[in-house]
Amino acid sequence: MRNFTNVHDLGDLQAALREAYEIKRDRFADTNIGRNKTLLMVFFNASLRTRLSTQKAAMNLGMNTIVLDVNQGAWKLETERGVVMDGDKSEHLLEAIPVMGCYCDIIGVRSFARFESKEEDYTEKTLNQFIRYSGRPVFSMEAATRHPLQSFADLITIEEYRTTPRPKVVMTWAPHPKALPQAVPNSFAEWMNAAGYDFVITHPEGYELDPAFVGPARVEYDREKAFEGADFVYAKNWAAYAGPDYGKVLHADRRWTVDARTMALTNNAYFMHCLPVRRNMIVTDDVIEGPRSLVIPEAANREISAQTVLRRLLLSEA
Ligand code: AN0
Ligand code: CP
Repeated sequence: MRNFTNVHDLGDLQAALREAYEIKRDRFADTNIGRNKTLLMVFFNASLRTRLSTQKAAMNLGMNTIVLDVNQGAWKLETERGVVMDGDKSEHLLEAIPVMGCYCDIIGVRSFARFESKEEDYTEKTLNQFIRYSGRPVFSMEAATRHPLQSFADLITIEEYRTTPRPKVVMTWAPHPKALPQAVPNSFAEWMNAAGYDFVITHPEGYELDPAFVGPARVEYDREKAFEGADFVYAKNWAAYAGPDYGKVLHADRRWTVDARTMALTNNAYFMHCLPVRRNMIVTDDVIEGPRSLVIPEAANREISAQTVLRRLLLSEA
């Protein structure tokens, strides 16, 4: 595996899951494969889990890690080619990326959708520039359209808690005051479809996702109907995707907050969210604190998904 940006880069998903559980059984079995290798983690956006879990995964493999918060202390970067750089940006990404590549063996990149141009976001302009110009294997730590390390951890978690071969998994839109990217829901849909679960997406009208990510999933606008018989409820907010509303918050209707009443419609479903979560907007206190909440095991599995990916990148570089 040269780069990791989506579910297809892993190849056989069952094999990747087996590898992940091996790592979880003994996360220090491969402390030598990263010796004298350096991971550079580049953040254009904030992070708690991704930063800590990926760094921990790298340390488990014996790697050295460097973290760069682009917005804190680095030169302000120009991303457009051809501009006369007479403004506030001191350096161009086209020099910065190969320079970063000089100091490391593998690069992780977090670069969210900016909502300035759907085309720029959905062609993964920044992530692809790293792939093209860094000269290093690159993995996504949440890019404009996907968050594969999160979805991999979500899949690992569902596989650990499911009690039927093909659980019903419902991804529900939930309200949030600010515009959030579609990366997490796009990616979750991509992975749930790849896993072959009974997968349903529910959201208010206007919040339709890119059909390329929805794929064969069922879309049910009636949330109560969608929740019936669910084994897992995966809540997430996202801003509008379709048409001229791209990147907009159409409304933050709190009737879509996940609460005990709606969870009671399910098959005693587990509650999932990638975090960070806004309580009593996305989900009520009692549901997230309740015995069926998986938010902490999900976060814990981020170390496992990151280690599985880093291990593969290291082994294919060797
Ligand atoms: C981000 C998002 O929704 O994509 C990161 C989630 C892992 N969330 C926020 O910015 C609050
Ligand atoms: N779930 C997740 O990626 O969290 P962070 O944004 O804190 O990294």
